[in-house]
This record gives sequence, C-alpha cells and structure tokens, in this order.
Amino acid sequence: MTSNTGLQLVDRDEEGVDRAFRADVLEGLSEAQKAVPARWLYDDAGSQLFEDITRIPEYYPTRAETEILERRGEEFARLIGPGRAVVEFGSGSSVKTPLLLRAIEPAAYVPLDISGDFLRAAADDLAIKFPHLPVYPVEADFMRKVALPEGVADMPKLGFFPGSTIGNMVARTAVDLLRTMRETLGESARLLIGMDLIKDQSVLQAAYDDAAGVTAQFNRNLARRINRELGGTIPVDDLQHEARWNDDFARIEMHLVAQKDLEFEIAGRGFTMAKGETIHTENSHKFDQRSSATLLLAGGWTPVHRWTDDAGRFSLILAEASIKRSAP
Ligand code: AVJ
Repeated sequence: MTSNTGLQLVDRDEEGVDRAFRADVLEGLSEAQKAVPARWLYDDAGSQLFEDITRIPEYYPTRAETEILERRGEEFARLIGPGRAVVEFGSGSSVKTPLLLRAIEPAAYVPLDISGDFLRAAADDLAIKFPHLPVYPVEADFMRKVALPEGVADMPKLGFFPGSTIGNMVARTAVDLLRTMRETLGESARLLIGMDLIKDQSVLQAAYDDAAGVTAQFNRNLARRINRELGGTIPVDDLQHEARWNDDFARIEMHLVAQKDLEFEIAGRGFTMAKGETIHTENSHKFDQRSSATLLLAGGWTPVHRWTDDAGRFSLILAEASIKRSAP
C-alpha cells in the first residue's frame, strides 16, 4: 500500500473525536441556514445505505451509467486507446470499474481513496479479476494534488470519476477539484467523468425520496452519527427527510426538517430549531450539455465525447486536459 507521505488523514482528539467533523457540525449548525457538508454522510453506515440506494427502483443514476459502460466498450477502446494508467477518484465499484478496464486494456490501475479499508477491499477485488494488471492503491484525499506511484510515472493517465460525485460539489469546489485532478494526472491526461442530467422533476424527486425510505434513512444517519460521535442529543425521529429541487442552481437538495420546535446539544453546545426549519445535508447538481461543458472547461478539461444511456438520463463524458493557448 502506497501511503501518500504517511500524512494523517483523520485528526482525532484525546477522546477519539474527529476534529474536522466536530468543527464542520458546530459551525454549520450555527449558521442562519443550518448545513453540514455532505461528505459526513458517508461513514460506514452511510456508505452502506448509499450502496442500498443504488439498488432501489427509483434511483436510476447507477443503472444508467452502468448501461453506458456495458454498451460502449468498443468506443472507449477506440477513443481512449490502450496503455493508460487508470486513476480512479474514489474507491471504485466492483461493477463499473471492471467494465471500463475490460474495454480499454490499461497498463495499470490506481484507485485513490481517503478510506484505507474501502481501498484495500476494492484493490483486492480488482486484483482477482485482473491478475495481470498492476494495481497501485493510494490512500489519499483527492481534493488535493496526489503524488502518484513511481510505477505509473511514465504512463499517460486516464482519470475515472463515475457516479456524478462531481454533482455533490458547488461549482467553485467542483472547478477546484477538476483543476487539482489535472495536476494529479499530468500531461496529455484524459478524464472519463459521470454527470447526471437535468430531467423531469418528478423523476428526480422520486430518486431522492424513494418509497421504501432508504434515502430518508441515509439522510437521518447524519443526525445519528452526530449523536454517536459528538455526544449529540438530536431527536432523530423529529427530523423528516426532504428532497427539494432547487431550479436556480439545478440541483436536488437534501434537508432534514424539524417537525416541531426542537432543542438539543452537540459536544456540550446548545442548539434550537424552529418547527419547519431545516438542516441542509447534501446537494446533487444536475447538468445539461452546455453546463457540463462549461464546468469542465473552467476546470481545464475539454470535452471530446459524450455518451448517454438510451433513456437520456445520465451522461458519461470523455475530456482531455486543455492545452493553454492564446485567445481567442
Ligand atoms: C453519491 C453523490 C452520486 O447525488 O446521487 C444519492 C448521493 N444522495 N441519494 C447522488 C445520493 C441521495 C449520490 N452521489
């Protein structure tokens, strides 16, 4: 396992509390619109619940993207070519990643993830499926530039960022990440990135507020995690899951809505919520052809090809690192 400079990825205090989590929660819940960064939804329980979400009937993105990966292998091979080191941002899915690797004859596979456990599991799984492919897992926070292993130094890179995870970020953060990816991947890199598409509101609403209530559990798990890890007393059952379409920003927002006036403590500090007040817990931005191109271009990537599933719900975009040139 390559550990990037052995840097401490989680900073805990004497009691084992994740300092960044506590700071984000205390700060976010002190703002006029209460909000907690979406990354804190994904502890072990949250990651498991998200896995469950990918299998519910209303949640189309995973199936739509997998359909593209299953059907377009020949085009990937032609447009991407063999011999690249595939650098995956996030620990990789046992379904999507093999579909890509099988299609393009890569020279190496480099999964990047902040969680060593997920990373090792994904890497082991891959090594069994592709016994001749060099696999170099790297435990790192890919929001910052990552030093890739020596073994792939001379290979051209293909970044792989499926799942529309980019949609979790507001434009500014997304652009920062795209530019950082360009730095991580180097000269003549390419990027294959999943971006979910703007569509009928009722379809989006259902995808983020499923009938079985799995997404509601996923959202409420954040409050449970706060109670568990930060000594919180949030009355979780008094918070209702809401998926809201924000048309100005073209995004689905997840909120936890207070069902009555609430008082609770977190890490010794008191908080109140008036009935109807919300905690904003996640954004899931949706794109069209132009907005996705604008975002990629702002991040230093020129789109070269795009695929959608047959129903036109989801897009997978191939982009190349833009070359600086003078205007126009
Ligand atoms: C993991 C960010 C891609 O936005 O669709 C799914 C997360 N949240 N249901 C998404 C999510 C609620 C998901 N991403």
